[in-house]
Amino acid sequence: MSSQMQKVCLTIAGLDPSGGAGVIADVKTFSAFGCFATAVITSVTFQNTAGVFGASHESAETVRLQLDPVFADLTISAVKTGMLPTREIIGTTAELLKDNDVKQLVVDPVVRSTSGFDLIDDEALLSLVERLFPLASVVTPNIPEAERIAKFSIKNVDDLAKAAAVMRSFGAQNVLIKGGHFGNDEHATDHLFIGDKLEIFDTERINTTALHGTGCTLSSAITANLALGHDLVEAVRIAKKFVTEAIRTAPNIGHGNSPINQLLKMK
Ligand code: PXL
Repeated sequence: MSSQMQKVCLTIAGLDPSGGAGVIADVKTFSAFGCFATAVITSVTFQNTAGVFGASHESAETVRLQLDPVFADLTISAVKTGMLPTREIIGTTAELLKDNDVKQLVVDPVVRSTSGFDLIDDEALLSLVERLFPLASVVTPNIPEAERIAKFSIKNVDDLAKAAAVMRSFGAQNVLIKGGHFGNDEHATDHLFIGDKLEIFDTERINTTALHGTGCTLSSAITANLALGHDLVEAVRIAKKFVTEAIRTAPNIGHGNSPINQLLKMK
C-alpha cells in the first residue's frame, strides 16, 4: 500500500449515459490525475453525441441521501458542481457544502448543452449564483453562460471584465471565463479574474467538432489539481493543457460531436 493517501475528489453533476459529459467525464478526469473519484448524480439525462433529448432530475432528498454518506465517511479534498437543475437541489447542495466545511469548490454554472438543450431554468440559475458563488474558489462559465448571468452580451475584453465584476458582486472570489465560444479562429483564450489581477491562458484553437464534455473536463481537471495542492493559476494552467490534449486525441466516436479523451496520463 502506498504511504501517501490518495486525494479524494467529488463531483455533484448530471449523468450523460453516452459517457462524454457530466459525471462520467469528471470521474475519468479525476482518475487521470491520480485522484480518487466520487460522484453524486443530480439528474439522469437522455442523450448521445448528437444531442440531449430530455432529463429526469433527482429530488433534493435523493441528492442529500447520496451526499451524506460520502461526506460522513471520506475526507474530500475538493468538490466540483456541474448540472444542478433545480432550486431545491441547489439549496441542499449549498447547505451540505457549508455543513461539511468544503474549502476547495469549483462551480461550473452549466446552463445549456452544446446542442442547445436547457439544463437549468432562469429561476434555478439565479439561486445557483446566489447560493453557490459565495462558496466557490472559482466559477467557470463559458461566454454564453457569463452572458446569461451578467445579462448583457460580451463582445470584447472590457465586457469580460464587466461580466466578471457582476459575478464577483454575487460573491464569486475568482472567475474563469472560457473563450472557446469567442470569435477568434486561431486561439482559445481563457480569462481568469483572480483577486485584482487578470491571468490570460492562450492556446491554439483545434479545428474540430469533437468537443463534447470540454467544460465538464476543464472544471474537473481544475478540481483535481486544487486537491493535489496546486494554487489556482497553476491548476487552471494544467487543466487547460489537459483539455487541449484531450481534444487533440479525441476518439471520434458517435454520429454527432465526439467526446474528448480524458484517459491521458498526467500524473
Ligand atoms: O456540458 C454541459 C453538460 C453538463 N452536464 C451534463 C450534460 C452537459 C451537456 O450536455 O449533459 C450532464
